[in-house]
Amino acid sequence: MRATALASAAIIALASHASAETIKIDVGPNGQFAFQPNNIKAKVGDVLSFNFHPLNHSVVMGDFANPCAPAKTGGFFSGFMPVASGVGSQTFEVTVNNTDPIFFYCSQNKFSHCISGMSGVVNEPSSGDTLDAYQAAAKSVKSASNPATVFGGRLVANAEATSSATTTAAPAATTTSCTTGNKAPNGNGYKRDTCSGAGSVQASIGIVAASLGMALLLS
Ligand SMILES: *[C@@H]1O[C@H](CO)[C@@H](O)[C@H](O)[C@H]1NC(C)=O
Ligand SMILES: *[C@@H]1O[C@H](CO)[C@@H](O)[C@H](O)[C@H]1NC(C)=O
Ligand SMILES: [Cu+2]
Repeated sequence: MRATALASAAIIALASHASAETIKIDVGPNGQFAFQPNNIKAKVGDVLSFNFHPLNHSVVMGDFANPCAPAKTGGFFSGFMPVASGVGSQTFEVTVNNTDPIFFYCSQNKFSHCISGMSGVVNEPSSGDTLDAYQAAAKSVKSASNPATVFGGRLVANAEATSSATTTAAPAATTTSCTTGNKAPNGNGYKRDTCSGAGSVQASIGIVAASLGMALLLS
């Protein structure tokens, strides 16, 4: 019984650790008024990491029923992120707490970003409240709005910005995050950053513990 519990615990720990992912979302890449990707499947515990490109974008969580306006309850707002070149020095990271749809948009009104289609969705319903419907309704909005203060996420030093900006000094330290490298497209073609350092160590321990549990079961 003890051995069974140990093995199960190890397997559950391994499975839950391995599953949480950081999903990178580029905000306004190549001068487009768009999020890329803009239609994302995420699990509870996944982290949305918004990576800001030049101009002056933001990301705000909205409600399907009110395009280009902040969610009535909860949500998040990154603040405006003016970027001259490269990518912003900070990413905005939001944890996914449930599998309900999350609509998000950019609230920059100079050139009407949200009204022009700068929005996205996480866990889009298969019909009805779709991103297409949100973007169609956004076209008749007069102007976008956003909350007064940054909330609902974390501003995190952007490893990409550090490494591309560091041309003369020593290589940038990679201690602040686990996003360096390891960018592999997944089945949906989305780029995802994965943790390789501590995560791998924990996964290995999980495998050892699971093996140990199995060995005890078999003996
Ligand atoms: C970015 O946009 C916001 C909202 O329009 C504005 O208040 C802010 O001054 C802009 N920042 C820069 C540096 O242009
Ligand atoms: C998930 O919960 C955290 C902590 O309460 C909150 O900051 C974050 O905004 C939530 N995520 C979403 C998508 O609402
Ligand atoms: Cu924008």
